[in-house]
Amino acid sequence: MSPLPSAGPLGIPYLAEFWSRTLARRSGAAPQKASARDWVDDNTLLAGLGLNLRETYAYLYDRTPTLEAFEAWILAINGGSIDPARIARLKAALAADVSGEAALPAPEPAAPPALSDADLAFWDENGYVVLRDAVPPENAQAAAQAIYDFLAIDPLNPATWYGNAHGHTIWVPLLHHPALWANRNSPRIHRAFAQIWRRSDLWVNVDQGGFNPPERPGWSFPGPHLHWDVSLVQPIPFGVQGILYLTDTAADQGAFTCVPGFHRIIGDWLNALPVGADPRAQDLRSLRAVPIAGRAGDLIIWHHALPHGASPNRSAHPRVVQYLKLRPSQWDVQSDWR
Ligand SMILES: O=C(O)CCC(=O)C(=O)O
Repeated sequence: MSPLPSAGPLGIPYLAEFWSRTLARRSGAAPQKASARDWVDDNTLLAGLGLNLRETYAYLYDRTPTLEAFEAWILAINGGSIDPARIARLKAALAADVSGEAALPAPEPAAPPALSDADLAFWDENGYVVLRDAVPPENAQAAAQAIYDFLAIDPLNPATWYGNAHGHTIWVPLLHHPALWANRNSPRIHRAFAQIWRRSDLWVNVDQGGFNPPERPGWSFPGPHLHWDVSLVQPIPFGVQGILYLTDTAADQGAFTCVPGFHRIIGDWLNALPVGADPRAQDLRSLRAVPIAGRAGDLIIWHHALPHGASPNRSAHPRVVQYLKLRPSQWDVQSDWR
């Protein structure tokens, strides 16, 4: 058997390791669950390469490519090339090379902070914040249009809203449209996440869109209902998530919903549960979740310890969104899932 390549043409040793480990997992030769450290590094790798996790696993599992073919696929998704400075930054981040992190472009000195002191105080108190006008209206409109086109929807014709070929879901697996990338690259969004993380060496993840049409006979809200995406093993490490409204969104229009302030009391709440109780099986609806309204172009960032979800759309208009979040190269995760 030939030895594993230490790196492919892109020159990122961790990419070769990820490729080899994922194919070994597919064939049953490696554990099904990544270690906590690998999970973080895998997320950084894929964010750095402009890839979505699910699309990458699907590609590797379906095609079982050589490392060279995998890298060719990555380049094709990136329009044929990736900025060498980005590759250098990614290699340094994955090697935990501090000098590489220091080589980051300095934050724009003249740029005003995206979140005010009042916003940050609101964040501390409530565990979420709305960044108004995170992107200009035309960016929001362009991304909404990309989602309409992808779903073959006419936003003015309700008869076209319910045929999502991807099933009874609000998720829209559109990933690489330029309009979505324009929002991911928004400096104002990057500045807001940097303020929340208190650091600027962040990577934006490649997440999908969302389309939550009004409920009607034959189409009820499929969720997500209130939930957490993080392990509830304590202490819950810091982490955030985000949603960008692409159309004006009223509170009854399927808005993002969360339990404000829960990040401050979740430890006590978990400790008060009977021994062995499953926190996710509790009646989360009793926790006083509130829907968060916003305008097209507003971004909601929330602390991942808040129970959160979308909500049934009881208005006459669909809710159209793009999910995105930024994270540093390394963040803490609990290795066990609760
Ligand atoms: O779409 C929403 O409003 C909620 C999204 C959500 O629950 C999630 O991203 O985990």
